Amino acid sequence: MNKEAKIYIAGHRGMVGSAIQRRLTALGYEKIITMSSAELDLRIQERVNEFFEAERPDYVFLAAAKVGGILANNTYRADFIYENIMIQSNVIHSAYATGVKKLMFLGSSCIYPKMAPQPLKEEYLLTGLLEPTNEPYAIAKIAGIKMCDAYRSQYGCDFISVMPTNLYGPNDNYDLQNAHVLPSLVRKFHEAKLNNASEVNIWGSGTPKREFLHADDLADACIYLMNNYSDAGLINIGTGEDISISDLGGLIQKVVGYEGSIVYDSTKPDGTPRKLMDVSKLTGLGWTFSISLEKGLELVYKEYQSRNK
Ligand code: GFB
Repeated sequence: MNKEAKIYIAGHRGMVGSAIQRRLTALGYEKIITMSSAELDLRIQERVNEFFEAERPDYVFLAAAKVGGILANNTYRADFIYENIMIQSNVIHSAYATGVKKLMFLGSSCIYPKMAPQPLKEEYLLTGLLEPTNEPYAIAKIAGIKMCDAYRSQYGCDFISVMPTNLYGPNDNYDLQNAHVLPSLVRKFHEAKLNNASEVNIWGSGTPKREFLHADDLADACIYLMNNYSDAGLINIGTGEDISISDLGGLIQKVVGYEGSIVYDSTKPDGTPRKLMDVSKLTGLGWTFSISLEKGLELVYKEYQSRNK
């Protein structure tokens, strides 16, 4: 992307979209177009067509999506499949119809089969049954990958699909019911410390393992791939390292400085036992992450404290 390019970030208010916008600005890209969901409802095809006709961006980061943790995915199953399929289908089609040079579709590591061999290679897609708790979301994201590939084969569109691992960072969602595990635990330990609570409740058994990438690293990887990768299929973005939920809880407990005990709520789902990304395709292209989980946790806790005195 040259610095004069017109770049549209769909979903710029979210954790991923805002990180991409920060990184692009820091790199000197000035023509960045953003629209809030109040200004442009991406679920309505006609509105999206009008926007693309008027703005005609050269590049698109498709980071707009309905996202959430395991409970949100399992509760709002219809919303997760409907909203994500509508948003991505409208943006991908309008990008084709207005001759966008390149589009990046952001998926998720939950697209892989629940019991796929670890670490997850891109070719494991569609080789087994999905994790039930997030199947609607995963099906939507798989449809997005396949749509980008179909537009590449029929129309020659340079639409690429990237699959980030679990993410955390600035502008994350801290709602205790709907958020992902890392921000949820940061809030739980923080509030337990403030309120002198005797224990913190961690969902499930604590045995599942998860990989965590800071949103600023993800943004850097996305811009790197937009500039250095054009291919059908998908490419994993992650650290290649994972941690058990209970060890994550121990790390967060230390960062927060909480001295009470941890209890496990077995009425809550564990979800996928493990979803460690094989990032050799990405490292082969010359990119690796730079924010360690320990460093990242300190950064997000500092930000969380500043917003929740
Ligand atoms: O981030 P998370 O909610 O989703 O992590 P997934 C869920 C894991 O953390 C489960 C445990 O094993 C939970 O039992 N956990 C422990 C908690 N305490 C908590 C808590 O307080 N809140 C939450 N949320 N979890 C998501 C997919 O899967 O990964 C999405 O559902 C998306 O579609 C996202 O792909 C990246 O990592 O299991």
